[in-house]
Amino acid sequence: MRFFTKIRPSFTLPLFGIVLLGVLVLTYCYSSFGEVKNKDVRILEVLGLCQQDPVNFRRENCSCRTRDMLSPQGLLYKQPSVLKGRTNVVTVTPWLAPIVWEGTFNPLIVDSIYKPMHLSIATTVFAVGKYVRFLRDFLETAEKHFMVDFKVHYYIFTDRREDVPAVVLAPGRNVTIIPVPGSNRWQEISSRRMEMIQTAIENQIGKEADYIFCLDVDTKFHGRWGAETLSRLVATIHPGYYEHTHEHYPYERRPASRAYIPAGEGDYYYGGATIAGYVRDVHKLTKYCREQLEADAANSIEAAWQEESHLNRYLLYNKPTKILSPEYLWQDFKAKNNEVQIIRFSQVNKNYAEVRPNVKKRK
Ligand code: UD2
Repeated sequence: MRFFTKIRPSFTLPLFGIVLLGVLVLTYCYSSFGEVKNKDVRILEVLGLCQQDPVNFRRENCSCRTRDMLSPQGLLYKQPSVLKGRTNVVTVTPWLAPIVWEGTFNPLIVDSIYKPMHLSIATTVFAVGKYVRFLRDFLETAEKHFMVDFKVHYYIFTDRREDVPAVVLAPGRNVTIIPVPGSNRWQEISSRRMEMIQTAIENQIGKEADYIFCLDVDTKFHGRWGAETLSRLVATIHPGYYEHTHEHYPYERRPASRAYIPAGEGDYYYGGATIAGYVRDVHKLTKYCREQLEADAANSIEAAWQEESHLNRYLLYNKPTKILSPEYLWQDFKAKNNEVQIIRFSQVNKNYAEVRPNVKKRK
C-alpha cells in the first residue's frame, strides 16, 4: 500500500497493467514448460510413442505394453537362483536384452503372468507359389506348440488361395487369407514381404493385434514357443552363424547398398525367418526395410541376402529388446548340439531347385 501511495496516481493504472501482464506471461511460460515436460515424459513412454504414430493403432496395443507383471499369489515354483543357471551360453546381450534359452525362464511363471492379459497375437506367413505345400505342417505344428492358449490370428499371404489347407484351429484362433501376386524370382517374394507386412499392419493388423510374429513357412514347430518370446522388438540368432564372429557373417559389404555394414561392426547375425515385437515396432522395421530395398532397387543393386541384409543393418543400429536363441530357429539338416537343448522351431529340408521359381546356390 505504501508503495502505491508513493507513486503518482497517473502511474498507478499502467503499472498495475504491467504487473498483471507479467503475471500472465509467467503463468503461460510455466504451463507451457509443464506441457513440454509432460510431453517428454510421454515420448519416453511407449504410450506416448504410440500416440505420435501415424498408423491408427489400437489404444489397447499401447496399454498392454505397460501392463503390470502380475503373478498370482500362492503359485509354487522352483526358486530362482542368483548363482546357478546356464553357464555354457550367454543369456544377456551387452545392452542388457535377454537371450532366451531353455533354462533361462520358467514357463509356469511366464504363463501365469501373460495368459491373463488376453493378448492378441498376429502371425504373418507367406506361402507363394510352390511354398504353399509347407503350410499344412506349419499350421498343424503351430497349433500344438505356438502361443498355445493365446488368441492367434494367422495372416496367410498367398497367390494360391485354393491350395490353402483346412486346418482345425483351437478356439480363439483364426485365419485370414491375403491374396498377393506371384513372382518368378524367389528373392523378390522373400523381400516383398516387408512391404506387404507394412501395408497389412496399416490396413488391418494395427487395429487388431498387440504383438506380431512374422515367420517363414518352410518350417515346423517341435517344442514350446510361448510368451517368453514377447517383447518390444524381437530378433532371432541365425543357426548358421551363432558360432562365428562378425567378419564371417554374410552381411552386405558393398558400400553402394543401403544394407552395407562396415568391417569391424556387428553383434549377431539375425535370421530373416522370425521377426517379432509390438505391432508398431515391427511396422517401423518393415517400413525401413521396404524403403531401403526400394532405394537399392533404384540403384540397381540387391543386397547379399535381400531383406535379411537390411534387417541385420536395422538391428545393428536399433538394438532388439529380446533375442531368441537358435532354439527358436534351427535347420533340420543341422545336428543338435550341447548348447541347443531343445529345438522349438526348425526350417525343413527343401529341394531348392524344385520349390523355387528360380534357383540360387544355397548359402
Ligand atoms: C533365408 C531366411 C529367410 C530369408 C531369406 C533371404 C532363415 C532361416 N531364412 O531363407 O527368412 O531372409 O534367407 O531372402 O533365416 N517364399 C515363398 N515362395 C517362394 C519363396 C519364398 O512363399 O517362392 C517365402 C516363404 O515364406 C519362405 C520365405 O519367403 O519361408 C523365405 O524364403 P526361403 O525360405 O526360400 O529363404 P531361405 O531358405 O534362403
